[in-house]
Amino acid sequence: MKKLLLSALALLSSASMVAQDKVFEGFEGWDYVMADWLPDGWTEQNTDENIFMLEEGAFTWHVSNREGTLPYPPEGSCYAVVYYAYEKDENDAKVDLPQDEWMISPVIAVSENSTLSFYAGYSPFFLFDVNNENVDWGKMDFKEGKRKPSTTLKIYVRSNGGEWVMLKDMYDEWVETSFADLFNNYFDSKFRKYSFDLSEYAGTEVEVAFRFVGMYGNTMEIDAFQITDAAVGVDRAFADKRVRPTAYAQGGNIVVEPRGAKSVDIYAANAGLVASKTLDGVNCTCIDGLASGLYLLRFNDGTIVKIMK
Ligand SMILES: [Ca+2]
Ligand SMILES: [Ca+2]
Repeated sequence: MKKLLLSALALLSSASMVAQDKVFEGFEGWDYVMADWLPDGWTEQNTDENIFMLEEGAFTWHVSNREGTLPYPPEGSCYAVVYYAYEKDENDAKVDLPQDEWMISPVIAVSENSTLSFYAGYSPFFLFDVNNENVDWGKMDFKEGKRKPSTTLKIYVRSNGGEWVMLKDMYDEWVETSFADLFNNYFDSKFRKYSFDLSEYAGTEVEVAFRFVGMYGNTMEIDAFQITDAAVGVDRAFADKRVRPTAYAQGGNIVVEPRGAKSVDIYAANAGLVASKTLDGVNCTCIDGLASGLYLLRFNDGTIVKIMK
């Protein structure tokens, strides 16, 4: 009997891998309403609670259609975007805030022929800190020794849940370009396509991270994320390590399923932190007495769940 059970489990496990020609995410599943949304399986790590709460998550990775002066998406109508963060001081002047915002893909199995590609929208000029103390505007050049990054985009991959390995820092691509060239020819935000060979990760399951990090930079976007010759769906054993806490609205309350989480902070979209609860990691907890509205639940493992109740 035990043997039968084991082979049944083995069968389940192998059936959970779904071979596909490619994994593609164009960020088109957004409902045009939710203020801070990412596709199923995509997660994020936020700079801090201040950034997380400002402007309904606009300073964190989220999905949107094109707004203002941002470039048109290379695919469909929507993309993942993170705005550069600022707040207003007492004189109503903009004060830039440092950011370190991560957007992380689902787990994807790769083969020796797998290639990662995506479009990144950004302004090369604003990868540099062009505050006045760094720029001689008369000479149209950086001051001596004052060429330095503002906010850059770093791309990482990690295999089987291990350490993140950087594939690229956008700043490095432009570090030799002259100030005048950047200003005259690379000022506008445009989409550029990037590709990376993932063959060294063949036979493993990877995640890809987009890290928007620095200060005084500009808004960036990601679209048409793709890994060709990949298998979607995850090895069951590995997936089990990634079970995350969740929550849902029920009968006017919020029910929290901890799934290993030990605490949760509850934020109202317009009122900040309204409650903190200790969890036992196992049993569902019901949170009542909250007014109707949008809530953001932040668990101690970094998982964020948004709920309208
Ligand atoms: Ca798109
Ligand atoms: Ca977000």
